[in-house]
Amino acid sequence: MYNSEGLPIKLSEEVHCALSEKRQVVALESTVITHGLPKPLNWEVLARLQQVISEEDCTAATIIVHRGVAHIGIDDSLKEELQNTDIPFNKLSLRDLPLAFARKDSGGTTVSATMGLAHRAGIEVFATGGIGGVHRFWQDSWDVSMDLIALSRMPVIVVSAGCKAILDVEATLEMLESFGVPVVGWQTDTFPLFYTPESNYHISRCDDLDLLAQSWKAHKILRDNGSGMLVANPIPKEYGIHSSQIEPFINQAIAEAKHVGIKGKELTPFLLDLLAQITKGESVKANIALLEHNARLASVLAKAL
Ligand code: PSU
Ligand code: MN
Repeated sequence: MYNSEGLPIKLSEEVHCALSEKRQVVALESTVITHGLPKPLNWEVLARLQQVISEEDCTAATIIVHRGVAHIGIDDSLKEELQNTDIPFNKLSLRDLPLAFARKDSGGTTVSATMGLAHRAGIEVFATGGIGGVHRFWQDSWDVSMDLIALSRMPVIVVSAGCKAILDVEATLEMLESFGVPVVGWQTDTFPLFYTPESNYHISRCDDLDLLAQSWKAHKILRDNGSGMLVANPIPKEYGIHSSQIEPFINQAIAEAKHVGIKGKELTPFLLDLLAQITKGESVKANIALLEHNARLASVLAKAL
């Protein structure tokens, strides 16, 4: 069960074959399954994302930790086991992996843990919904997602619909700049805000896959394979929610979290869950649409590399 580095990382047969034959592989995170979406919708969405990736002739590598083993790629028997297990799923960032391995815990991997494991497995492209970042009121909480640190240290392209709208977007973009993480707007001049396709934050635009691939190659050399890139892919307009509509709900959710004392790693899932309730599922529909859209772009980008 241990890989050549002595880590409990297991590749599915399909992912193993694709990597050894140098075919394109796209990583997917699993916190969105374990903590982001309600059952059974979570597994349906995962199946849909995997289908989108295979429609583009790429192989999906969903990353999840089960009983202390990091699985890269979920095959049918593992999926069934995961769906029927009584073991609770933790939310695992990169720093949580060592203890989870040792204690044989299970958990969904966040963007940072997924990047770390994808990199160890030799996967360069990763699709997620929206990255974590600097939380609002960071001045008091110091709550900055490890996703940003992972982007600053691991050579993986992350395709996301910008960052989660619940964050302090300006501070998140500033940190990405300080860390030297290129933020590229795919066919957009502004940073998308998860549910909302546009914003007032200007970013560098790219409309051409080959240019994107070229810049990734240059970035890896310039940074000695030492940092990632964020490709910001706006949610399709027809599923987007205008920020004037969602912003009051976000403020309401943040106030509620403060009121009931939710913070730390529980904060992001709590806020997204509450938003799903307040918007009567509209935010969930948007979340699914943008996940699919990102899986599609990550796949075509993987082919262009
Ligand atoms: N999507 C959800 N809920 C989540 C996340 C995504 O619906 O909890 C995860 C992502 O995996 C992201 C993580 O990497 O939240 C960031 O968490 P934090 O802000 O605690 O670093
Ligand atoms: Mn945090």
